[in-house]
Formats: sequence, structure tokens, C-alpha cells
Amino acid sequence: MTAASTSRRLWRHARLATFAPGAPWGWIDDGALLTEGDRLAWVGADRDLPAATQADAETDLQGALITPGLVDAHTHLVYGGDRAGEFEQRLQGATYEEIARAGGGIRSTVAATRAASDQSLFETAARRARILMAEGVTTIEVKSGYGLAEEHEARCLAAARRLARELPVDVRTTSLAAHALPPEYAGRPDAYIDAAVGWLAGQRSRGLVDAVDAFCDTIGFTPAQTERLFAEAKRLGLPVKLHAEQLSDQDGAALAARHGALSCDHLEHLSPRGIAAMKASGTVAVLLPGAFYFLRETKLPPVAALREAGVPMAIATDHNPGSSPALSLVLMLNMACTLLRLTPEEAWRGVTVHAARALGLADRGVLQPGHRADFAVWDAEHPRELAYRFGHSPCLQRVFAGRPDPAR
Ligand code: DI6
Ligand code: FE
Repeated sequence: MTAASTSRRLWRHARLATFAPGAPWGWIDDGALLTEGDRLAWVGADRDLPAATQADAETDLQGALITPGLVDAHTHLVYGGDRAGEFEQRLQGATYEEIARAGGGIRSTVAATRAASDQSLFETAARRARILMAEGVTTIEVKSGYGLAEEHEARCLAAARRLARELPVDVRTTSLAAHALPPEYAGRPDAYIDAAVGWLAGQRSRGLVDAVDAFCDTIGFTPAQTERLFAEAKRLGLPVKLHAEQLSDQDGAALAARHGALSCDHLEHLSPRGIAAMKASGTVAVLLPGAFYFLRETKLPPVAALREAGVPMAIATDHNPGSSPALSLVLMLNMACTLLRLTPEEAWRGVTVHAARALGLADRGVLQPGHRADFAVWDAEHPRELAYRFGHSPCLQRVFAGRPDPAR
């Protein structure tokens, strides 16, 4: 073990939102936190810190706020190009169909992704990841889904893996070959799904994939096609998640729940049946206020019913060039409250403990001994301030695996 991995750092006199069970927010007024290597060794009230505590470094935070490192549980961070021109065209009156016929929309992103070099896919994704990280994000889920061919899907997943090797952030990768139908399979969605099913084993054996996702909707893939992909995921021991009930109710959430899905995401059109199925399987509802906002949706996900059923809710950016070019998970806290009517504490649990659960990760999202030492220090007195304000995210310091980022 290297010296760095066993170094002990003590952080004192912080306001702590631990999200541990018990008090609301897991709140500790004058708290302390000891890291040992990449883990939390001690978390509690400053006055309870054992007198014999030794550390290699000690910081007095003078009342600054500490929260767990944020987890962005749903992004499409790897792609070529952008769609700002399309955004402008639409505001000048062009319809989505006209843009699509002219080669725009998701197909333009697929073309730009295929044309991009490995290095440029990595660099553009790294730039986006750093923006998320500057606001306290320490774990990012990254989906493929703009390659839509075996080689290009693999290149996108490999770029996501490289992020975790080269940046101080943890990355979970998700194979989303069933995102859209690529042009070479026009009119042959079943043949495309057969192909995508065939790519999974190779992605798995190359260590490129942690989970499998699909877009189950009228403009995506059918429940039967989704089911075939999930059967292969199960055979390979990969957990599944689903873009479900975003634009219509396909009963996708219940399908995913039958497969023990980690999460169902979007969920604007989720039915009571879907909620019951998710509750029974312990599936997390990942709500995506950025896409809701940018697509100017009017149908809200059934937040009150999810709350009543006790289905855990997570919040993510859904960063992608088409429906959510958002790069601020802190802004999503505000949107989750103003647009979706979550409470500030629900929104915060949605980017910490419940987001970790949506990725099947039990070692983060709560500040408690034994968990990863991933946390963020904020210039705020209480996390509710960060859900309240928008356009300003006062992250003073990010600590990843026990190591503080260099001062900015
Ligand atoms: N749902 C979405 O909102 C995005 N993908 C998905 O499954 C849209 C992706 C794009 O337009 O590029
Ligand atoms: Fe998405």
C-alpha cells in the first residue's frame, strides 16, 4: 500500500449533511470527519472526536457545509458534435421532422460520434466531466448510445472507462445500444436488436460495461425488443435499467422491474401499475428534470404517488445533446423542487444516497465510516440553500477517494 492511500486527514468544525438514517438530512451541527486512505474512518460531532485522534493533515472548516460527493446517475456524456444549431433552427420555426429529414436530430449526433477520433471523444467527455466535478460530483454514470454500431459503441464505452483512469472521478458505464435505430437498419429494428444482443458478451468480456439500458418508447424500441436485450443481460450477469415511460406508457417500468432493474428513468407517463412493480422490486425512480424542462413537457412524473409508495427517487442531469444539454447537477436540485415538486431534502437524497442505489453502489452517498471518502465542501450553511438558489453553486472543495482536489 502506498503512503498516499493510507494517509489520514481530519476535517473539523463542518456543518455535516450525512444523509445517514435518523435525523433529517443526517444533520450534525458542528461535525468532524476523518479519512483514512480512500475511506471514511470516523464521522460525528466534533466534541465526540476521540482525544487520541492522529492525522497527517487537519483542516478547520469554520462552519462550511460538507455533503457526500454527488452522484450523477444518468448521463450520455460521450458523443461528437452538439445540437446548438438545431436548437436555433427550431426557434426560427423549423420542425423536428424537417430537421430530422435533413439529417439532423439524433442521427446527426450518431454521424458526428462515428466521425470523431477516440481522442476527441475522450477529450470532449472529459471537459464535460470536469464541469460536473467542479460542482462536487464524484461518481458519474455514462451511457453509450450514439455509436449504434459494434465498433463505435465500444469506442464510446472505452472513452468512458478512460475518464475514470485519468480524472479523479468514479465512472459506471452502461451499454445503451438500444437507444435509437441506426440508418443502416432503417425499417429493421428486430435485426438491429439481434445485432445489439450479440455485442453485449464482447463488451462484457472486455470490461467495458457495468449495466444494460434501453429506450423503450414509441420512437425507441418495443417492450418485446427490450425483453430480448434484458434476457441476454441476465445471461451475462449484468444489471439492467430502462428509459421508461418518457413520452408514452409502454408498461416498460413493470417490464424492467420483472428483471430486477436497478432503476427506471424519466417516468413522466408512469402508471400506478408501474409504481407497484417498482416498489416490489426495489427499483429506483430516476427523475430527469433537465429533459422535462428542455423538451417543455407538461406531463409531470407521479412524484406524490412514488413518495407514497416509498419508491426511492434519484435526480440526474441526463446530459445529452438532444434533450438535456445540462452540465449542472446542482441546478437539477432546483429544477427537481420547482418543476417536479420534490422537497429540498428529497432532491438532495436524489443526488446522493438514492443515486448511488440507482447504480447498485452501497459504499457511497452517505457520510459514514467504511464508505468511500468522497465529499464536497460548500460555502453554505445548509444544503437547502443549494436547492433554492440557481445559477450559482458555491463548491469550495471536492474530495475524491480521500484526496482533495488542488485549489482552484
Ligand atoms: N431520451 C431522451 O430524451 C434522449 N434519449 C432518450 O432516450 C434524447 C437523445 C437525443 O435526442 O440525442
Ligand atoms: Fe437518457
